[in-house]
Amino acid sequence: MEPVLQQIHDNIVAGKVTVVLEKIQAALDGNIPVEKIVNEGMIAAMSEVGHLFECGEYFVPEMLVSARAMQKGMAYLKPSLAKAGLKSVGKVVIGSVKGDLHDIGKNLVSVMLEGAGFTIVDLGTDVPAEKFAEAVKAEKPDVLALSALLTTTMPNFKSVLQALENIKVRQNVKVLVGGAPVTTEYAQEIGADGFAPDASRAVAAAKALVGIGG
Ligand code: B1M
Repeated sequence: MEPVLQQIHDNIVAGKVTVVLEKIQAALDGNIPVEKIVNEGMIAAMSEVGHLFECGEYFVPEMLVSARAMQKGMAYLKPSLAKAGLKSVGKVVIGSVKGDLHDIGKNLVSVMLEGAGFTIVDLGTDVPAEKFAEAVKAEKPDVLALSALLTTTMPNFKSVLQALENIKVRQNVKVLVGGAPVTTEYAQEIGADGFAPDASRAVAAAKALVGIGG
């Protein structure tokens, strides 16, 4: 790995925001592709944080500090990821399901979709099923993108699908699900229209759902 990517990685793990931003700029100046910065420097750092949490070396406060460094880094990279002036290829309502406060993956999916030309309506985290359904009714998106990072919140996808049925808008929207514990089998079992294991494949899946390839 390029030394600068290792430095981005290590400083996200350590939660040092200022250094993270400096090193991201250095990587951009060195013409390292943005996707490489995100995948090798940043996402890998959050996996390491998860590992440290599992080992009992990190606790929730340390995870939060690392998450903040990751979020600031992503915000810094957003202009490089989103291609300005792109014609909208579709509308996506996105959010993390009820009970789930994790939003780094959801935000990454959001930024990548935006970069691919989708218009994004982000409902945030811990979103009740009824709020997703109301947003589908009001915003009329092509895709509803649901993220869950916990095995305990993943079943809330089903509540969202039920809420869409309840107000008779299920047939108006394609539902894409994802997040670390989610599998293709689970997505099929609950009747979602699509699943993606990561942000770039979420773009391909969303494009396929709106009928523009992928
Ligand atoms: Co949490 N947490 N956390 N946490 N946390 C995990 C998920 C965990 C695996 C850690 C561990 O034990 N190893 C574990 C879940 C275990 C499980 O359910 N199987 C866990 C736990 C237990 C918890 C708490 C319960 C801890 C506690 O309080 N005791 C608590 C729950 C809070 C809640 O949500 N109610 C909690 C809290 C937190 C923080 C708030 C401290 C913080 C989140 C901060 C934030 O998001 N703003 C946090 C963090 C940072 C993590 C880890 C370390 C990193 C998550 C992350 O951002 N990854 C995580 C461990 C890990 O992932 N290794 C962990 C980087 C991100 C880019 O990847 O989010 O997977 P990810 O997103 C990917 C894909 O999943 C996919 O694309 C993304 C990009 O490629 N994807 C989609 C995601 N959404 C998608 C949607 C799509 C398609 C693809 O279509 C719509």
